[in-house]
Amino acid sequence: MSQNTIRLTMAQAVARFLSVQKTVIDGETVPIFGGVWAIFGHGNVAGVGEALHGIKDALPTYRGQNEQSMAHAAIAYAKANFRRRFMACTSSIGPGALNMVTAAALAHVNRIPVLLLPGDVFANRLPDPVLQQVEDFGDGTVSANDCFRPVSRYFDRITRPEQIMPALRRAMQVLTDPAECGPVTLSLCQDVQAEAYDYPESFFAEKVWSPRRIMPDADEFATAAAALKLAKKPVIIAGGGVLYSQASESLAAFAEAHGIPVMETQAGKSALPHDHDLNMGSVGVTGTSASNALAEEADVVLAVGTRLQDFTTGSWALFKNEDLKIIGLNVQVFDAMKHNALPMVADARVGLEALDAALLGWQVDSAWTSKALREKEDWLGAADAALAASNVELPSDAQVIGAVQRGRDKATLVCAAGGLPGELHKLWRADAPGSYHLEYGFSTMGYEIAAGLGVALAKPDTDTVVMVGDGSYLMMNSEIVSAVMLGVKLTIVVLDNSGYGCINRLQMATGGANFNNLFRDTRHQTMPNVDFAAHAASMGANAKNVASLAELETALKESKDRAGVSVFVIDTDPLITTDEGGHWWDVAVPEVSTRPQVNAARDAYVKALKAQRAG
Ligand SMILES: Cc1ncc(C[n+]2csc(CCOP(=O)(O)OP(=O)(O)O)c2C)c(N)n1
Ligand SMILES: [Mg+2]
Repeated sequence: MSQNTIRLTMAQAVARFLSVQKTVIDGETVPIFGGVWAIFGHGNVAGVGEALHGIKDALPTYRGQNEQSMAHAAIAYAKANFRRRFMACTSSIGPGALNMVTAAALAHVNRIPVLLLPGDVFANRLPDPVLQQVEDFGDGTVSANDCFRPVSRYFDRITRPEQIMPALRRAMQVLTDPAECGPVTLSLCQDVQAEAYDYPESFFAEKVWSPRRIMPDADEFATAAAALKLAKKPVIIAGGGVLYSQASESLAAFAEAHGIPVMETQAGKSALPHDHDLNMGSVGVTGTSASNALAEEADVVLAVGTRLQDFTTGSWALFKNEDLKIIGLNVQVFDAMKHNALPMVADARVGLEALDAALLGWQVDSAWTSKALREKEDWLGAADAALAASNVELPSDAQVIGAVQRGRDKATLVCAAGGLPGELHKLWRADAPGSYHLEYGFSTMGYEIAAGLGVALAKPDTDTVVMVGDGSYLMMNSEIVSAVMLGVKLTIVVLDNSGYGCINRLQMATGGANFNNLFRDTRHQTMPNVDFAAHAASMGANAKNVASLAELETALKESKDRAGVSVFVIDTDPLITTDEGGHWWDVAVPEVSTRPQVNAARDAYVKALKAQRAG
């Protein structure tokens, strides 16, 4: 067969192929790749670097400051786009490549699409060992990039230029598949990047992708609908899948029509506006008292688009009803069938609309709905108290959240690790879908600032606010440089409690001594006293220390329309959290110890384990 061909290097073929993949957003056809993050080295500068330069107008290249954090920005970009658009990241071999492994795992856990293109060692092996090559004594095929295998949904090593064709097609299939989606790693041998091949022109034809909406299986659907009709105390747990399916309106309609309370996971928060009557707020370990009281009694849990991780299920001790049935409405059968759930494999929106039609006219006993409304009322009282303005010298995280909320009420809030995620899950009042952006699947310290950049690139008209602890800030902050370079508008609030506050509290709760978390409890000659504002300012941010909650609120209001990166730093109390709400979390306490506090914590732990549902 004769095909028209074009002679390109493998790297040029990758760049050209990526640039012609499209999708439709709000009726407009746009590139599905928002750009490529790149840090070059000998493993990609000559091959991929040359290719990206050749196509830079159609496919922009952005320079990151660290391969992990540039990948965080890419992942946040995809999450903020509800997985409809994504980015690629290219690195050199060795340390540059392995810096992306943590980010790959983050995307893997959270089911977020990202295309990773690390360089790899020479396929021809002639110059071996090259700079940064890991040498295995017993296996000539091993390279450092094998570390990507367990944290990639699809991994391939490209050792011949023509292999890139099936590999890129498979990559797109994975990146756009709502059930399978996650990180794809194409490990590009550095010599092969530069090798030419006569590629068929048809390989570079424009392709427009649209998200697949899976219809439910008739039997699974009938079983799920029947279980719901028999329910006396049903609840809906809304996970990230509700947002990715853009099913918020269908969820609201379903909950309202049948009087079923809704509770949200970290990934699912903002699925319903906070002030929707039936939105009980967060559920589980960091749940509201309203959600958790209802979850305890629930006889049917309709789990929509959630992985049911331990924070959601209170380590499987939250649900106390003996006859509990879980319906797993999920695009991914792996999730749909967890804990012996009745699976309903389907897109969230399609599934909710189908269930709504099947339950037409059916409503849950009004006493259950009224109880939900009362529980919510009680919770809101507690939340208002936690968020209220105060002139304490060292505010709590919750009080800072209150000030941020009052200062920037329409913000998209970005966070990932530390004490903040729990407090935000309980207390942040999100109104629009996607306005709450938490990475709490992998809870990666160092995600926050880079993610703020990714969100700001994805949604330039949005007021993006990052809240980050001093520990996370110290771990990874240098994408502030990229944000300044790219002229994005981004606000970062740093909560400085002089250490790892949440782990210190967890240490105390498990009977441990205060040790190695707060700076004051570490081995040191000099107590660190980091000037975060000066540090951020040195990278080009407009940065300021604020002395009180009131000053923070005013600063946030005044800087609302300011261009560029704004950073506000406030000192906080490491010990205070919101008592109301919440649930036990399974963190194993030592069985033997010379510390009486540990022995006491162990006794309490053994008792708590009795509430856990096995299987
Ligand atoms: C990369 C990474 N390392 C370690 C942890 C475990 N960890 C979770 S929160 C935390 C401390 C975070 O400190 P900070 O950002 O100051 O927040 P705080 O706990 O003080 O609120 C640690 C060490 C993690 N989640 N991610
Ligand atoms: Mg801290």
